[in-house]
Amino acid sequence: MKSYEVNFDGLVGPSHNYAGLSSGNIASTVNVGEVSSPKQAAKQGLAKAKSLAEMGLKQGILAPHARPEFSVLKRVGFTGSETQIIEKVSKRAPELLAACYSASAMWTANAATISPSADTADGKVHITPANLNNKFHRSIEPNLTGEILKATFKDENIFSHHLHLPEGSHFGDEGAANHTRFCRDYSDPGVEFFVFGKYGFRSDMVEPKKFPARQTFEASQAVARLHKLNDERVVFAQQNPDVIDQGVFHNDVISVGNQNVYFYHEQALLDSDSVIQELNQKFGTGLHCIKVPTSKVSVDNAVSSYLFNSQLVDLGNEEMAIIVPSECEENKAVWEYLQELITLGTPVKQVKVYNVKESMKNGGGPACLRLRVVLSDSELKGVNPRTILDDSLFADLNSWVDRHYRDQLKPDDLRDPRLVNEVRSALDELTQIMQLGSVYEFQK
Ligand code: SUG
Repeated sequence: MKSYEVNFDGLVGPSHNYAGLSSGNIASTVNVGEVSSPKQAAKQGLAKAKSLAEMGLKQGILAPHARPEFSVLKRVGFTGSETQIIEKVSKRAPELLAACYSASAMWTANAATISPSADTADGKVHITPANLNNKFHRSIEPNLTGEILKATFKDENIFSHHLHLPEGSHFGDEGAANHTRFCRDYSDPGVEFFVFGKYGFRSDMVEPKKFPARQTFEASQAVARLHKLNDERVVFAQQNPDVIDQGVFHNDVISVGNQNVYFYHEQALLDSDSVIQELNQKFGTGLHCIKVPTSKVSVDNAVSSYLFNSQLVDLGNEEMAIIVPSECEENKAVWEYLQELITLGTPVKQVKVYNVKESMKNGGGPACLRLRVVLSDSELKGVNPRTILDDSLFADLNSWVDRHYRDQLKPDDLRDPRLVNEVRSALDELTQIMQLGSVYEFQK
């Protein structure tokens, strides 16, 4: 039976804004307070997804979260009508209003870790939402993410949905942004590669000094256990703490893999040589490990261009394209390297450039916007069909964005009580368009 990699891109929510919520993520810190365009952000994301679908790839969409997250505001003591709550939080804790309004669920690489049925002992597709506990605005995502994933991957005979890992920094889990799967054909058992930033329970081990490591070893191990993976086909590796301190807050900012290709910066991992050796040994022959030297692309250039936050996609005939953000074209060293990359004799033969600047200004490139799910033909039938992007869903979503989204939003605009109803009526209509049932009821 044929299997595919289906990329589920996050639909950018109507409250997309630049609130500077993510220390350690340089773009988020630098662009704080700038005027965003929720409409452009959503359209840029949809255009990328549509373009990949037109290349013959299977493409899904994950719905945004309802914002603001009133349940959190109430839980921390704000009372009254919704308008009164907005007024009080704006005055007393504007940073909390920004956190509860963040559209950060758009970066679905952080939604969950997913293991395909070919890798799991019970032959089910295993799904664990990420707890995202390192950043408050993201730590409020996992419950609703779990509901959206259940509304998307519906058939319980096919999909095994786990609860997110225990909250608290020991089990910090950022999902697929720190997870890669290597395989020959998508239907073959793969080697799952988990990269973590630090140990949660071991203070004697190295960790970054300046910025937080968001993913722990213990979290990566727990996900591998829950997903019933075979130890012989799993590799754990620690990220180089020095690059975390230079703005590499997730491993997908410094490396990306697909099928038989691993594309990585020479400074990405703590003990690169032995990790590459273990990957080769567990994969068997034919893994292309493409190491990018600092002399060609510095860590600074990797972080500012998001060269590695790219998607490697299968074009058939053992060829791949690398999907990069337009910032790569604007960076001389990176653009020169990309021209060289496609001549190296590896499967990577084409470079495709996309404008996702609205997301990039919050530190989210093409790879952050997508959650990869390997599914067979029959498993695809267990997915909610209105989450799979075809011409009709694209047209519906694009005009829905036109009707409901603001052209511009500043963090100060979050104080406007009218935004609450704008977001709510947008999401009410979205539940119809995407046939999501009552996912948003869950938040009340
Ligand atoms: O968690 N930015 C996100 C970006 C996530 C990128 N994802 C991957 N690399 N896979 C984060 O830091 C910024 C929000 C703000 O500042 O308004 C933010 O949450």
